[in-house]
Amino acid sequence: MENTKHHFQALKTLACAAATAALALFAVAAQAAPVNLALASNGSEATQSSTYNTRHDGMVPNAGQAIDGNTDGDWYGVSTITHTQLESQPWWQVSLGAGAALIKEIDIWNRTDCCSNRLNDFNVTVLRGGNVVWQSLNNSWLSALPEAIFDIPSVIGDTVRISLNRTDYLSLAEVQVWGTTASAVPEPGSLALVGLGLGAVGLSRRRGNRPA
Ligand SMILES: [Ca+2]
Repeated sequence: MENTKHHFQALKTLACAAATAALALFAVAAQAAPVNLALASNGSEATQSSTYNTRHDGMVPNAGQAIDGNTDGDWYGVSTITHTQLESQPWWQVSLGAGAALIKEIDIWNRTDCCSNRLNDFNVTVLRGGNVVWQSLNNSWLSALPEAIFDIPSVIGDTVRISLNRTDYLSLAEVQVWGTTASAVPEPGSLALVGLGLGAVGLSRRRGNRPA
């Protein structure tokens, strides 16, 4: 009987230790502030299906213009906007310098001097190792604001892709991928718990309208 009691207490101790560790992990994850993983300064690299002509001032509207940290959408100002050629189903994507990371939110900044309607019937996709882990399809740019926010249910991905389903130019002033780097992501057994923690953080910093 005594051994049974001790055994129970030992199990209870282990259970408490596991719960304490899980709660500590949750607290750490919840406190980890999301960062913009897409920034070129964080080692991320962007590519796109084609690149429009070099501007008169020598600026090349390549894919990297959307991860330079400048959200200005005025093509005729200090332009930091991507621009593909007119083509069928143009695409842009960023490979995160952090590698696989817990992604919570994607903010897309559109061109503002004109042509915001070009960003319609578009898809936002998160990939990991080339496999799709999250998608939002056939979005319309409904807001007059320059920014659209996509809340992501805390998926782990290494690449974010934006694509049109039709023939047009694809221009993006900036794409921000908010999440937590791999160094702050614990082992897989605890990922669901961490996801809940980051979800609360993500909701608190929502700033704008989300396309339908
Ligand atoms: Ca930019």
